[in-house]
Amino acid sequence: MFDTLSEKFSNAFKYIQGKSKITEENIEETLKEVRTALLEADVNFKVVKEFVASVKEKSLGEKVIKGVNPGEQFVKIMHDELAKIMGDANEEINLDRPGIVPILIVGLNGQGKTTFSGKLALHLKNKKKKDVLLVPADTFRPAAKAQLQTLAKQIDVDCFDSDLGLHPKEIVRQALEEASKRHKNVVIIDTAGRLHVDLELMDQLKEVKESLIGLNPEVLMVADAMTGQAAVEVSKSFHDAIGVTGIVLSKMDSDAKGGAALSIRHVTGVPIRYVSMGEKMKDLELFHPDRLAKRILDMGDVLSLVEKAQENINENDAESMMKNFQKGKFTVEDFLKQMDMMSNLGSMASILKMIPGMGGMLREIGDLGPAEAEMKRMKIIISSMTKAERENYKIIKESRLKRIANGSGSTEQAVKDFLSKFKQMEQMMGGMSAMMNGGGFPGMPGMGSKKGFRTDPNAVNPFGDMPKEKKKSGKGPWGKGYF
Ligand SMILES: Nc1nc2c(ncn2[C@@H]2O[C@H](COP(=O)(O)OP(=O)(O)OP(=O)(O)O)[C@@H](O)[C@H]2O)c(=O)[nH]1
Ligand SMILES: [Mg+2]
Repeated sequence: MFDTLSEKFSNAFKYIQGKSKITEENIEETLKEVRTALLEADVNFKVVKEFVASVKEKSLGEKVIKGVNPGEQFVKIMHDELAKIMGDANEEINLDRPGIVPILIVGLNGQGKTTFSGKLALHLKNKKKKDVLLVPADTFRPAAKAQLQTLAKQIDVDCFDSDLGLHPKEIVRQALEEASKRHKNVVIIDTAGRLHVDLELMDQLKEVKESLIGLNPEVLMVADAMTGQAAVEVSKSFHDAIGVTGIVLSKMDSDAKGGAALSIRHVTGVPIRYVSMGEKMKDLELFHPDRLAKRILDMGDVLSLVEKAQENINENDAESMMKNFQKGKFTVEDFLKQMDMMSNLGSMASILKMIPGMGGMLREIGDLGPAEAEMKRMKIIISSMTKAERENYKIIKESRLKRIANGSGSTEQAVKDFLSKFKQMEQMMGGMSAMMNGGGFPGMPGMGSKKGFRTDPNAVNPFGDMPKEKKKSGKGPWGKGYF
């Protein structure tokens, strides 16, 4: 998401780095690059024009602030303007009103309406504690009903048994009756798509919306972010025809450009409310313009990272790990839990990008695939280890080694390599724990404290002398320099 744009912006900023003042001349080259980058990202040309003009005006008018260099000031102006064109704060739909809130999901064919209906239901159920009824009202493609029913089952939300022979307006009327009997708070209506904006479909949707007018319905339009400018045009047509209250950008996980995200709000005037980020039901995010602006500018997005962690990390696991850590203990089981927590948060690249400054580093590293593959291999090896072995890997001698290798379908050498890496990690963790316990730097004569540092100098290494870690500057124990 926004990868190319981030890279191009960071190149553009080089022109003003080290300058003592922003002037019309030295900003020209930067603005030209910013403009090209935005156009290449498929941002609407009117939006680009206004954006660049506004950034220029603000930059030249900016007073010199002592201690802040012009480069940093410029990035801050870019951030504020990016957030502004995307709509500033997140505006989620308002559910805190009496009665049933009907949410009509509309959009073209294959944009992700049915998938989003499921995701929204899960989000409203878990986060907003709402009782939701999903309603299949796609009479155009009957298989859509089964698709929604399957999703509903998966997330444990009720799904209305629509009669697809009826007009969607009638289906919705029956569904609302049912919802009111079952004291539901929200009804999510999944509607049919068409290949193109088509009058028949618009009329049908308009009728459904009008039948709901007394209940003040939300109309969420799902637009595939990968289609860039087309998504913007289609959203505008839908809004002009039926009146849309919010836009959902789907497939943002596959969209490297970001043109739709940057243009839709400005062109249609309709706020983007949610971002659909994958095929799994939990892959839904609220649209936060300010946070996205930070991600685009490689400033990280720590808030989203913390929220993700809070949602996905099991507190008991985290607590038991912390206890071990404070005792200076780090077991294979702890390591496995850490890896699981990481994967629950998303791909390595997606997590790292949320940490300020990591975006640029990631671009230099390139592919994180090999590191992720190695993590998978380690997980498989650990899954063949017994509980006792995970608590204390030192009991692993020849016969256990053979068993683990066989069980995990790897070689004995691979298991040895893993244990050797784990040993290095254990030592690093021991060192960190000692520092956190106020012990200073372990291993430095006269500075360290033994408190909490658990490396046993008398422990017998079952594999004889391990090869010493090849220490290359700036490279971690993984050998290939990923971290
Ligand atoms: N990668 C990715 N795929 C998605 C996302 N949302 C939906 N998809 C996939 O896109 C395809 C179409 O999604 P649907 O939810 O069926 O789209 P729809 O708009 O309901 O389609 P129709 O009912 O035929 O109009 C499916 O294969 C989904 O798995 C997303 O956010 N990311
Ligand atoms: Mg559908």
